[in-house]
Amino acid sequence: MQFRKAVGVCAAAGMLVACGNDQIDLPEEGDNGMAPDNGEQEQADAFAELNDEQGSRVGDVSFFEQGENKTRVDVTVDGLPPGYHGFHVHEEAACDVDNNEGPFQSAGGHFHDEDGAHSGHSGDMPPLYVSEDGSAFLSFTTDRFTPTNLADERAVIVHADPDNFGHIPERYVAEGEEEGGPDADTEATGDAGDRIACGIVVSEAP
Ligand SMILES: [Cu+2]
Ligand SMILES: [Zn+2]
Repeated sequence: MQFRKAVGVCAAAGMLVACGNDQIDLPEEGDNGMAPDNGEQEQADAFAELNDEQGSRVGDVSFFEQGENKTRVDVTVDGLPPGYHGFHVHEEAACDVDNNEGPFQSAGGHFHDEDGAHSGHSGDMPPLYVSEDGSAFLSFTTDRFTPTNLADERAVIVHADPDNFGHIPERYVAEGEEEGGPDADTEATGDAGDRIACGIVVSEAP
């Protein structure tokens, strides 16, 4: 525990204190996965530059080791369509555009350690929300991978559509089916649609 910006007389130890109007109790780096506020540029442990189909850089993804088996992921985007976008780590370190099946299909399916349905894959990440001006910032922690798991092995994909995380209630029954719920496509992809940006994860920022 560490106190910063403590002003005036603030006798306190190990507890949150109000010191005038400057009431701040910041965790140390690694305490809870929050970004450090030390004014220094933190070196990412892995990094991906997101490019769109035209090859324009539309964002950056930085991976930071964060305590034991946790990773903080910081995402900055500029120039993508507004709204929610499925956002995953995919299996292959490949972002080829000229692929018959569509852009960035070379990245393969969602990165996963064991067989399982979508939302349970190692590479399933929180959705990316892009504002009306095309920009986004997202920061979160995960215990599903480490920067080392990803570097030079995987790619990050931004999809055209929102991710449903495989959450299809049983009352949705497809035509010709007896039972409802997610089908095989949903369990593989989260129905997030086309791939609109891709970045190979590398161990050092370019
Ligand atoms: Cu994906
Ligand atoms: Zn998935």
